[in-house]
This record gives sequence, C-alpha cells and structure tokens, in this order.
Amino acid sequence: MSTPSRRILVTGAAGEIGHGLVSAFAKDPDVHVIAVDLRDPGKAIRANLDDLHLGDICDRSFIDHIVTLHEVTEIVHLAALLSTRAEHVPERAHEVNVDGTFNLLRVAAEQAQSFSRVVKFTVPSSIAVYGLSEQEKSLGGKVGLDECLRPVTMYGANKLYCESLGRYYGRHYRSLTSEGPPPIDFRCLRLPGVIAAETKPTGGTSDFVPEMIHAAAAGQPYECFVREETRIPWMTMPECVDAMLGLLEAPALPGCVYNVSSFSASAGELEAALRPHFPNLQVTYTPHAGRQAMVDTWPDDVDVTAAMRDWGYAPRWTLEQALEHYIVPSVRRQYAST
Ligand code: AKB
Repeated sequence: MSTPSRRILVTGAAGEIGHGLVSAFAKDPDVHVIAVDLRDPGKAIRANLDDLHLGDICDRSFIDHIVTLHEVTEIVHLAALLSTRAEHVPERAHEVNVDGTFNLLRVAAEQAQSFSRVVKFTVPSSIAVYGLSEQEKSLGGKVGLDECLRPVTMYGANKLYCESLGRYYGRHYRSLTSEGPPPIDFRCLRLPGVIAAETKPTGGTSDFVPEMIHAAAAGQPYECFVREETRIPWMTMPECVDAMLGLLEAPALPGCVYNVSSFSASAGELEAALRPHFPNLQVTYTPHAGRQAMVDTWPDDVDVTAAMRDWGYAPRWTLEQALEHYIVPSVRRQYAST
C-alpha cells in the first residue's frame, strides 16, 4: 500500500470541530490523520484516526517528536482555551493559546526546512479579536477584517497575536536572510459563535445560544447570562467544519485571515425562533456583568466578502434554516436517545 501523501496533525481533536474534521478526513484514503489531545477523544473519533498521542502542545519536545515521527505535511491546530475559561486562568490560557501555537509553528517551520516543502498550517481564530467601543457597537452592522482590533479578553488578545505570528511565518519568515519561500502556508478562519447540536459547549462566552438550545430540547428552563438584545454573528457546526475544509483545500490564497459567519442574531431572536419548535421553552435573562462586558465588545456581524471572493465561501443557512435543517432535528435526536 502506498503512503498517504497528506499526513495531517490535528491538535484538540477531541473537541467539537475536531470531531467533524476528523470524520471528513477519514473519508479520504490519501490522508493519514494523527491526533494530539490532552484527553482521549473517545471511541467515535478514535475510529477515524490513524494515530493518537495524548500530551500537551506546550511541550515542544513532545510536538517535535510527533511531527518528525509522522513526517507531518499539514497541521490543523484546534486546541485552545476559550474566552470565559481563559479569563479564569489567563496565564495558563496564554501558555496554551500562544506558547502552544508558537511551538507548533516553530516545529512546522523546521519540518518544512528539513523536507524542503511548505507545511500547511490551518487554525481557527475568533470574533474575540475585535474590541468595539460602546459607540462602535451601538452602530451595529458588519465589521471589516482590519477594523476595531482591540481585544479586551486574554483569549482575544491571544488569537489576535497568533494571527500575526502565523502571518509572519507564512509571509515574512527570516526576511533578511532567507532566499526560498516562507516555510508555512498559514490559513486562519475567524469564527463567530458556533452552534453544535451534538455537544454542549463549555468555556466560551458565546455559549448562551447553544445552552439555550440544549435547555429547550431537554425541557429545562434556561437562565441566560447575557441581556436579551445581545447580538453577535453565528454559524452552525456543520457549516464551520465545511468552512474549515474549504479554507484548507483552497489553492494558494492572497490573504491569511478570513471572517466567516452565516447569520447575526440576538439571544431574544433565537428564543423567538426556537419557540415554534419548543412551545414550553422558558428563558429568563440574568446578565453576568463580566461575561456581558466581554460579549458587548464583539461585533453584531462581520464582513465575509474576502472569504467569498478568495476561496468561494458561501454562508449556507439563515437562523430559521439552521434551526429547521440541522439544530432542531439533531438536538431532538440527541435528547430522545438520553
Ligand atoms: C468563545 O465564546 O470564547 C468562542 C468564540 C466566540 O471564539 N466561542
């Protein structure tokens, strides 16, 4: 049997995006998937992996060993501490989100140089890189890729820095001395709030929408930790996985960082859209001052035209379509079987 030409290292494979991506990769016989996570990703994900290594991305010799052992050709770096979790342990968040990413970029660059071939490096960023003032937020509308980049959270600051670090490795690495092309093909997707019906989120500040959906399906009341009118952009998990794959598979790109989003909705709009599907839904709003302040600096919506123009990204669903085609049937199925 010939060796698969794509050997992809996926960090954070046990998480929600990891699950979707790994099962998509498993369909391609030309892809060998090597996963890294702190915890065992469970049977379903394990079945789609060629190799699994349990360990910490902050441990450079561990990463170095795996990348060299498998002669990794691509890295999909999903491991991160999300915004709410990161505010509780900001120093640890910096280690994981920044030092971990730096380790991977550094090892990827060494790997590229050893084999004289560019290593593709794809990573999610987040709307948390934005930091709108009260006045900017009050204007509403779509915010551009390069506007209002003043994050107020550790997670947002980490992600914004990693966008720059990736751009450096991808476009400007050792610009004074190096003659060849940069060692990394760096691609970064700035994600909105992502809604997964299969798993309950933890550690994020956009969790209020997925939490409300899961409470609705479980027939439980939901106490929302932000105000009813709190609005940010969203996409569902299948759309997120498709967007990651679209970015990953695209030929050479003019940009490094792209916004994606399917629709913009407030907590109250989601509640109203859920009610026809779950008429007994009970939602109360008890804003948590700290989490509200964080989400208030994130845009209502983002401009996705660069992604549409450069690699054919197309938002798939409106809120109502997302509920009808994915969220409601999937979440119902899940709670019917528990
Ligand atoms: C979070 O809430 O931290 C994430 C994000 C918006 O990146 N879901």
